[in-house]
Amino acid sequence: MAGYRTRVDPRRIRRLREGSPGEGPVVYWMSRDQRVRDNWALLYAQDVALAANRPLEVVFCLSRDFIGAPIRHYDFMLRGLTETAKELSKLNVSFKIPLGEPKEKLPLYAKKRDPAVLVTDFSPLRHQKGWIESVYEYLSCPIDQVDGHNVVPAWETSDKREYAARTIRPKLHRKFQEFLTAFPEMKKLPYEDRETDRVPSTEELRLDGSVLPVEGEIPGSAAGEMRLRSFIARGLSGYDRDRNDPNLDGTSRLSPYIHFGQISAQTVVREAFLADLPGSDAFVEEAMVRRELAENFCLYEPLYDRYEALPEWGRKALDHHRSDKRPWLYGLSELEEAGTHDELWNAAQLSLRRKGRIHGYLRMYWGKMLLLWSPSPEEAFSRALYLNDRYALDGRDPNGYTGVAWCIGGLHDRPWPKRPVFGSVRSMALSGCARKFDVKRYIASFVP
Ligand code: FO1
Repeated sequence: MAGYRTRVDPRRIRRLREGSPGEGPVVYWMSRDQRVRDNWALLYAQDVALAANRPLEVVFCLSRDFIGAPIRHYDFMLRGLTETAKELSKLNVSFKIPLGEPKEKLPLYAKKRDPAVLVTDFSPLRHQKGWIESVYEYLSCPIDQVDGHNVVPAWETSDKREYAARTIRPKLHRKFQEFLTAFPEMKKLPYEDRETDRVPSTEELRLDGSVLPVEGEIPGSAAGEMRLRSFIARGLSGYDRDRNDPNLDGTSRLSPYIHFGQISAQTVVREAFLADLPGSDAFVEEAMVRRELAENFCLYEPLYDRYEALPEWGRKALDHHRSDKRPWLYGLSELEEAGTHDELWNAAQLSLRRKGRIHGYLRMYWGKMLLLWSPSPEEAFSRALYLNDRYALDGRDPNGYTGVAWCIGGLHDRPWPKRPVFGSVRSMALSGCARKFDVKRYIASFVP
């Protein structure tokens, strides 16, 4: 089926496996990009289906326990998928939701459907790679992967692990305008006999109920697009100035929508870029350069969520200061309960627990203090990952893994003047926060 006319830039598509078309529909296995609008993988699958005169079927394999995700994350995801299911149905596209471990369910499903072509999302994380590989032996059709998550496809940006923002930035800036095109519309397909599975509720799935959904947070593509529009109208022009003050609502708060693919990062970057406001450059730096640097790290570093992935200079520095006296030492539950001596840190932790996010600037302080107050740097690393994945709506994302490695071990950073415990890894202090923003006011906003 290679060589079909498609509206998708061929550089976004990579053939994972050659094969001969099966008798069934074109199947798009959706995983990371859970939206209908502005989705290159879905557009490509539709083009192939139209060209081959086959129906299109979207499948989402729903696992009950994706890297320990509690009900908070499933609630956000499933409500978004409900909207996606409705939109697919309007386009006469079937939507199937097999329940269970993707490694077991996907091969069974795929074998039954005998796809003409299997199209899937790109993710640099190992889970999705493992899932795809599990279907290889059960299918003989071609398998194509489309990077619809990044502005510049991750494999086009670079073929190696980049050192820092300064090394990836010119590569992205050279290419991004070629890829920052408008999205074509999805077409309505000429098949009426579509089948749409009902998206199960969180209750039916019997999920881990220890971290509840965030109140007032509305998931889904429509809500994400509305947030983008209101950020561009009200927040973007002051973004460069306001984003470092946690007392202001100066960030876009789009990252959960991007994580679950309810909005496309390309749409976000394109709208901000075309708005051409004073904050546009600073926002493109965050939403494209920093985010795609994180994708690059996870794509080329197989141990992206392990301490061993930290740069050697960072690990050496931390090792050298391993026996330095810690000013405070806390257990994980004291940290989790926001029970430290530091009211600012507690407020950041409460924000994570209640709102599912920490303001970008405070996230750094939060992570740096975990290093300072944990018995070892390895422990600090695993605590930061655990707390982020458990509470943050954008946890389990390349951004999170990279952020933790930056905070704890200097990934993508450079050595700084030495300090106790941190060595040459960049340190932060409460006094620095107090110079940047009104710390008391921030703390007061978390006291009931
Ligand atoms: N993707 C899926 O394909 N199936 C799931 O059941 C699923 C659950 C899930 C829960 C929390 C979360 O943060 C993400 C989740 N995802 C799920 C999406 C997943 O993050 C992406 O597919 C990854 O890129 C996989 O490596």
